[in-house]
Order: sequence, then structure tokens, then C-alpha cells
Amino acid sequence: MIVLVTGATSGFGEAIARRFAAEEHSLILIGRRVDRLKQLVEQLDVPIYDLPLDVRERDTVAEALAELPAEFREVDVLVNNAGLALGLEPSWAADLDDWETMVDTNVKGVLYMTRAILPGMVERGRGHVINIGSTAGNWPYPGGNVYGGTKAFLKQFSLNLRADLIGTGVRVTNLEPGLAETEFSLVRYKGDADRASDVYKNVEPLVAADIAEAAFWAASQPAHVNITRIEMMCTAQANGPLALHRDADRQAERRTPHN
Ligand code: NDP
Ligand code: 8X3
Repeated sequence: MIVLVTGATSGFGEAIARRFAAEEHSLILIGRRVDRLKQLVEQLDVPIYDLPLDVRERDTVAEALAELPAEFREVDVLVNNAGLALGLEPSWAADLDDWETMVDTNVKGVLYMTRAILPGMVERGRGHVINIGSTAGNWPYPGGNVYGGTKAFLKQFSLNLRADLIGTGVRVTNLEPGLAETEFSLVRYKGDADRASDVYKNVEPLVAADIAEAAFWAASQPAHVNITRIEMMCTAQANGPLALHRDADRQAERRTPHN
């Protein structure tokens, strides 16, 4: 297969590239950090087309994908993995630039990639789009406001792609991991390594290889099987109860008859 992975320079994307390379699949690897892409080209013993680009740049994405070398043109698996969270501030204090960057990358970047790759898949009657969503798209948490919103978009976009693609032979999977140790928190906390490492303190989180295994498994099913969604968490993580804010003053006020 020819497997295109966005965000291949780190974390899940790099692990997914390594997992497919281990089974001798060819790779198209996208990310902004050229040196890391080159390292992968040196380390992995499969045909690789490294494509340094920013998925937020609509025209660049369209042009680069239209000009794929002939031997890489028939993409079998598109893994829309590039993405990020920025900040954890409450919605009334969050940075609008951070919100826009998340929407531009996690939502619009996926749209640019998918729109460029899908026509070829439909024409060939085969292909698989794997979107990297998140538990943050399924469950709320304080400060998850726009990040969770972008991942909820991916969940519904994936389902709606399925609705469009029925009968074409093209498959779609939304893979939804929870807490996993990568550079994700370093990015979210803008380089604050102490704050980032605290996220994974005294807990055994998922690691990138766990997500790569799930992506590889979904892509390895027989052609008549579509894995629609996979939500996965580390064993140490679970959904908590609904939040309840108790306020004794307010309770007393409610009991006081109003005139
Ligand atoms: P990392 O920060 O380790 O990796 C993110 C990758 O995305 C990097 O390769 C980065 O490459 C790439 N990327 C970011 N912005 C752009 C851009 N504009 N253009 C091209 N590439 C870009 O984090 P993860 O591996 O953890 O994250 C991968 C995906 O998984 C993200 O979508 C994230 O939201 C999601 N996720 C992460 C979870 C976690 O707990 N870690 C859990 C659930 C989902 P470069 O900087 O070189 O461009
Ligand atoms: C990453 C998982 O819980 O940090 O998508 O949002 S979380």
C-alpha cells in the first residue's frame, strides 16, 4: 500500500509511519520539520516521498498533492494525524489566535488533505481515510473548549464521509485516543517542559505505538470491513461523573420566599 501520514515528524504520526514501514508499505510523509522527515527517510527501509509542508496552506497542499510522483500517486491510506492543542484557558480567557490555529490545523488542514486525496480513491474504487480524533471530541473537560470542538468536528466529518462514500469501496475510520505521551503537551503548554511532563506524572499513559497499532489494525481489515470509530484510553483513564457545583449561599437564597 501507499500510506500518506500527516504530522509524521513526531508522536503518533511517526509511530504510524514506522508501523506501516515494518510491513514494507510505501510512505508519503508530511510535516513542517524538514530535519525530522529526513531522519525518517534515512531510518526506514521502504520507498518514502517526504513532503515538508504546512497543512494549513490550502494552495500549497493542493499543488503538492497534484504533483505527487507517479509511483506515489495512488494513495491507499490517508492518515489525517497532524494537529495540536494550544492552551487550556477557560473560554472567556483563551487566546483567539490559539483557537484559530487549532481550527486551521485540526479542521481545515484535514479538509484540504481529504479533498485532494479522495477523488483518486473514489476513481480507483478503494482507499481508506483514517482521521485522528480524540476522546476530547466525545467528552468535555475544562479548557478543552475549541480543541474538543475540532475533534468533535472530525467525528461527524468522518461519519458524513462514510455517508457520501457508500458504494465507492472507500473506507473511513475515526481513531479517538485519550491521554497519550508525545510532544502534544509540550506544544499545548508552548514549550513549558515541566508543565508538560506533569500531565503524565504517576500515570501510565498510552504511547504512540499503541495508536499506531490501532491504525494499522483498522487498515488491515478485509476490504468489506469498515472500522467506523475506535475510542481508546489508557487503563488508568476513565470518564468521571457529571460536574456539580454546590453553592450553600445559593441554596439558602432558593429557600427564602421572594416578595
Ligand atoms: P505531537 O505534537 O507529538 O505531533 C503532532 C504532529 O503534527 C507533528 O508531527 C507536527 O509536525 C504535526 N503538525 C502540527 N501542525 C502542523 C501543520 N500545520 N502542518 C503539518 N504538520 C503539522 O502530538 P501527537 O502525536 O500526540 O498528536 C497527533 C494527533 O493526535 C493530533 O491531531 C492530536 O490532536 C491527536 N491526539 C493526541 C493525543 C495525545 O494525548 N497525545 C490524544 C488524542 C489525539 P511539525 O511540527 O513538524 O509540523
Ligand atoms: C488529546 C487528549 O485529553 O489531552 O486529544 O484532550 S486530551
